[in-house]
Amino acid sequence: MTVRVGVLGATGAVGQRLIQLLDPHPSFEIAALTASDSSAGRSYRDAAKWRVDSPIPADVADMTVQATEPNSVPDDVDLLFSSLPSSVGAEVEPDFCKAGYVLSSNSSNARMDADVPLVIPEVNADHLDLLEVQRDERGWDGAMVKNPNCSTITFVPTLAALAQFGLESVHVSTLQAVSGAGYDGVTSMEIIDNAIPHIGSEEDKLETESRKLLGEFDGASLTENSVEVAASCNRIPTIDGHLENVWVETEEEISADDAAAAMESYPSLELPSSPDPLIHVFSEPDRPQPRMDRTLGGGMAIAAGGIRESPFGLQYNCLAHNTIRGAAGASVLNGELLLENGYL
Ligand code: 11C
Repeated sequence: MTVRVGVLGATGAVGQRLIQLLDPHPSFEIAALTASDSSAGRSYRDAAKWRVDSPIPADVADMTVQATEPNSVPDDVDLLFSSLPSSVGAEVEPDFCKAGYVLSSNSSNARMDADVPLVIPEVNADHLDLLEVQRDERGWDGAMVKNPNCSTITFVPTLAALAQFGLESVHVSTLQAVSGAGYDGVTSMEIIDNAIPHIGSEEDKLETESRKLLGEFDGASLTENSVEVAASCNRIPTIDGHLENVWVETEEEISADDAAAAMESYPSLELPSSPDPLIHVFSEPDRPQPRMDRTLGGGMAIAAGGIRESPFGLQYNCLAHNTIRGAAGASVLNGELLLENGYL
C-alpha cells in the first residue's frame, strides 16, 4: 500500500531531511510540499537552499511549494509530516487536523498536551492509543502525533533499557550540534570556535518530555513517570550529532556490565525505518563520537559508551544524529507506526 504524504515546512533543515528520507520510501509517496508565504508558488528547487548530503530528488525539485494551509493540500493526501516552526505549528496544525489530515509532527508545540501522543516507537508505541482520547475530546476527523526533541530522543531509549532496574533520578548534560538550530545555526559563524552553555527552553524539554515518554497509559489517561530528571544543555561547533553525558540512579544496584547488556539487547521494531540494533554499545574510551557514530543504522541508531559505575550512579555517554533520529527520521518512524496501526 502506498500512502500519499505531504511535508509542512518543507524548505527548512528538518523539512529537507524529511524529503531525503521519504524519497524513496517503501510506503510513502510525496504529493504535497508547503512552506512560508515567501516560498509559495516557487519550485522546490528555487525555494529551498538544499543542504543535505544527497541531491534533491528530481521529482520533488520540480514540485511547486504551496502555502501552509489545509486548502493547499490535495484531499487524497492522508499523512502530513510537519517540521514547522513551533509558533506556526501551534497556529495551523490544529486546522489541518480539523480538516481531516493525520499529522506526524516534529514541531515542539503541543508535545505535552495530555491527549497528544508523544512517541518514540521503540519506547512507547502503546501511547499511540491516546489518539482515541484525542478524537473524543477534540472532535477532529484527523489526528496529531508528536515526536520529542532531538536531545530527548538521544537519551530516553537508553533509560527505557534501564527501566527494569527502577529509575529514580537522571542527570543529563548535552553537547548539541549546530544543525539543531536550523539554517541559522549551521550558517552562523558565531558558533565556530565557541561553546555556548545555553539553548532556549531545551533543558525544560528534556526534563518534561522524558517523563511523558516513560509514563504509563491505561487506555484512558497517561501517568507520567516519577523519575526525577535534571538537564543542562550546551551548543558545540559540530554540524550533526548530539552527544550526551548521563548519570542514572536506580532502585536496584546495577553494574556496568548489566547496563551494557540491557542496552545492547533492548528490542527494536520491524518498521521500515527502525534500526536493528537500536542501541550500539561501545567499550572504547573515546566512543561514541559525533562524526563516526551518528550514521549508525542510517542515522537512526543510538550509540552508547563509557558505561561505568560512579558515586552518582551509573554513568555513560550516548549520541544520535539529531536531524535524522532526532527529528525527520523520528517523524517518519511515527508515520510508519500510524500506518501499521491502521490510522491511515
Ligand atoms: C536544538 N534540540 O538542538 C534543539 C532543536 O524541540 O524540536 C529541536 C527543538 C525541538 O537546538
